[in-house]
Amino acid sequence: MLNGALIGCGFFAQNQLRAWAEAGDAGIVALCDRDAARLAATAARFGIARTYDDAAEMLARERPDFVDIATTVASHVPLVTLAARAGVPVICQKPFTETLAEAAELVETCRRAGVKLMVHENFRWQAPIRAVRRVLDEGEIGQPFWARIAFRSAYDVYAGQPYLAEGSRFIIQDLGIHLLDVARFLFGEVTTLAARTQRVNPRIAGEDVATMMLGHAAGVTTVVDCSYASAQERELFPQSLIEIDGARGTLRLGADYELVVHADGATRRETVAPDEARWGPAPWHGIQHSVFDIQEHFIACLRGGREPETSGADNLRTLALVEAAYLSAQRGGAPVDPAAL
Ligand code: NAD
Ligand code: 89V
Repeated sequence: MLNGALIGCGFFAQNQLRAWAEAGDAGIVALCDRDAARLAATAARFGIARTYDDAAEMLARERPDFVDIATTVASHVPLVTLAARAGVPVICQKPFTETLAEAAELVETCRRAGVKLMVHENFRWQAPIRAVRRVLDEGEIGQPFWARIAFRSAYDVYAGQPYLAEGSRFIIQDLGIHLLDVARFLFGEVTTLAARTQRVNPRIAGEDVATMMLGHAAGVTTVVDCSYASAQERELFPQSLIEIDGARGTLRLGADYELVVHADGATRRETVAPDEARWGPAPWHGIQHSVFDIQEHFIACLRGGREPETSGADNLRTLALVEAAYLSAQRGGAPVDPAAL
């Protein structure tokens, strides 16, 4: 059994703790939060007796097998550094850091300390996205040449995560980051990115709409578009809709996780929904199971000495896309080469 410690008992940590509670050979034995009320409520909810208001003290006393950092981005640099110094393997929530330079420094710090580092970049672990990747890997629609990854919603994310309304950066840094990572996961590295952003909701500080066009080294063109200002007849939060055109046919991941593959003149349909009974309540079941899967992956990597798929080093490339998108938007949509950042 691997004993973990978790820092940050806020909104999303509840999902992480639910998943840890189901893990077979790992669990959380100690919690830390500076907010005493949140700490106490979370400790009671998950039956975790050992609690701390100071992360350094927790790591020194508990000497855990890993630490799960579930705080917001501003605290990631000091907390990951602390874990590296204590020699404790780390999972850190996205966005990993506010700047690419800080992220590169943390990756180097962990490398030098010999500490495994994974970013909790979970969208690519969603069952429908894994199903899309399988279709591509099996060559069913041939070589892809065009794709769209879309997330359009009017779900009130600010109710659960009020800080999302406050930062000068919003949708690309919080949600677009997941979709850009999915684009990398499906089609490989990106050599050019052009973006346009908009703010529709006047009550928030950052952008709530972003449209990005990516050129992948493998030749695919991907449109990644996201919005939290799009009220539709049916609210599909948190579903990502995916369209891919390939040399032999097309793939569509539509509403309610319906996957339609049309290739060589024949069409097949399949539902690739996560199990609501197991991962509910809806609509967060669409995300919850991916939290379980990414945490299982981390434990398997710890046990097997493997590098996690979304290691800190890998995540630098996703963060570069985020930076490229903001830079391109600032430059009026001019294309940016993420490798040059
Ligand atoms: P939150 O503000 O609800 O919770 C963060 C908690 O961390 C707070 O209780 C705060 O007191 C605590 N904290 C902050 N700094 C601390 C420190 N140094 N020591 C101890 N405690 C500290 O935030 P949230 O909505 O839970 O988001 C946390 C992170 O999870 C964010 O980075 C967010 O982007 C990410 N997130 C990811 C997903 C996903 O699907 N991967 C979904 C939602 C949120
Ligand atoms: O996944 C996330 O990072 C969340 C949400 C889906 C609400 O954007 O913040």
